[in-house]
Amino acid sequence: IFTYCSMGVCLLFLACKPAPKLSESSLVPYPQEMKDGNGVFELNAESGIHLIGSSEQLTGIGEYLAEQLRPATGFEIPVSYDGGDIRLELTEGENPEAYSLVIEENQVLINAAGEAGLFYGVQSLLQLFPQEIAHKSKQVQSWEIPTGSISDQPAFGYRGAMLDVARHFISVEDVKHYIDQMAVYKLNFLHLHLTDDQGWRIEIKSWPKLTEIGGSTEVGGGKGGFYTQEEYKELVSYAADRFITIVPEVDMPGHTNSALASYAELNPGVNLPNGKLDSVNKQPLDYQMPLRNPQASELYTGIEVGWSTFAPKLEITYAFVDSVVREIAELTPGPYFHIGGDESHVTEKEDYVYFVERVQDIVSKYGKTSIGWDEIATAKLLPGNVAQFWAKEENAKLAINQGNQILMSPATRAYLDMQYDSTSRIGLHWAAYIELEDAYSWDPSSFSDSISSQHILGVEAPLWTETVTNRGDMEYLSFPRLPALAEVAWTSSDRRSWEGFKSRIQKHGARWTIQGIGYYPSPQVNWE
Ligand code: TNX
Repeated sequence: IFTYCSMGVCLLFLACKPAPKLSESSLVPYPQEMKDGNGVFELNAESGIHLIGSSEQLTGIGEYLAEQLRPATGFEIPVSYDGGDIRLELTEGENPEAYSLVIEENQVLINAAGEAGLFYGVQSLLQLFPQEIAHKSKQVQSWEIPTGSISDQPAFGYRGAMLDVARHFISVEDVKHYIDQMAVYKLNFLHLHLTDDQGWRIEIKSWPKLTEIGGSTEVGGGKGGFYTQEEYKELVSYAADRFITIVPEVDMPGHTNSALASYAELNPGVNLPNGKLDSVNKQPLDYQMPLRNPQASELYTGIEVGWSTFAPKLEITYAFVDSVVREIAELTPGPYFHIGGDESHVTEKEDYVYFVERVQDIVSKYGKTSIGWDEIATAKLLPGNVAQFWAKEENAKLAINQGNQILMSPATRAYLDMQYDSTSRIGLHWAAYIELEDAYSWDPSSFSDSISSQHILGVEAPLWTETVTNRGDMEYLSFPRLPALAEVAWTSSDRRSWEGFKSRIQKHGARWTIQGIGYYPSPQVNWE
């Protein structure tokens, strides 16, 4: 009801708003196909979610949707197999990530061949509601969405984000909060950078000092922290409920000071016969130790890179890696184990190659596929292993020439720890300043002449945390760039445009404000 006043006459009339159009909604990532209807569907107190199909996960998806809708609407939104005007249906089809969403005046129907697809359909549906749906308390208003239909599927199967929980430890609660937002943008892999020079963040029962000592500090000298195996499992399952797979990373042979500070015996020591250690190392450990008299290194809280290394010639190194990979692989249902491999500037080239090849074998023995930073392609990669391109195109080329795939994380576009511009309050800028348009306006398949679409597994946006100390910092660097990169990974390049993204993402700012997410209000967008 609007009050209209003119020349002293007040008229009261029912506002006759034009129905909103589906094609004018602010979906991010932008869907592959959309058709407008000319009416609205209104969620009401009688609305409910109707599950159709047989899958244990179906109830979880229905409940997830209901939980997003209940607080702001105050409606009951029952979830059942008996009926309801929002139908979630598992059907036949090829791609488990594809979905169709059909909105009619009296019902909403989401169809997908897989549970992941249904979940993505649910995310699209949620984005169509007025932004007030994000409130945690009841709002008195109507909950209309435009009729029409969407048919959608991702361009890339791996759509990832990375959190560096080593430079600054990130609590379980903050990781879950990040996972919640990843889910909104249809990201499906969370890479956890669990170890680095400054900290070891995952409990390894057979090497307990890794966390006791190696987990005890962080950049700047704070108290650090680590995940117990139980907490890590909790993250794995929290993510899985949102169709996100955890990729654990143990970075090696460089970036390993926290382990070297925890166990003296991982350090080479001083008495090593020059370069020819094999006969020494074949002796039992208690023989080796006095021979080489190794000392634990000091804990490190600075941000230099490239100065630490495991000892690739020592057998104990591989006994250690074997235990670490075995314990983490047992807790990780996903297919990948990330072995790091970046910036091993003080490892001899031939030792580096030998190390990477042996570690790949260990990972594969425990049933996982290795991912490594692009440098690993200087070694012989096992079939199926993945090189994560961040800096050197020639390394990506080496991987492609071996028949391996590339995960695209070019530092100049995808690095969330880069500053937006020189005034950004945190962040680094060694690779570039990355404003929102830079994060958005690139195409993985044409980024480099040597990397074309059939070589690309997907896209990942890493958040390194040298300058990130809390949730607010994570949000400032990740929003709005993480959603931009999610669209780069989901939406085929012919459907994307900076102008379109710019106008759609603006609406998300209002939602983030309601949710208390402290995003960077890029001057490139009119946030209103
Ligand atoms: C380079 S990217 C690194 C990290 C740093 C990052 C900071 C990569 C594989 N290695 O160790 O945290 O730069 O931007």
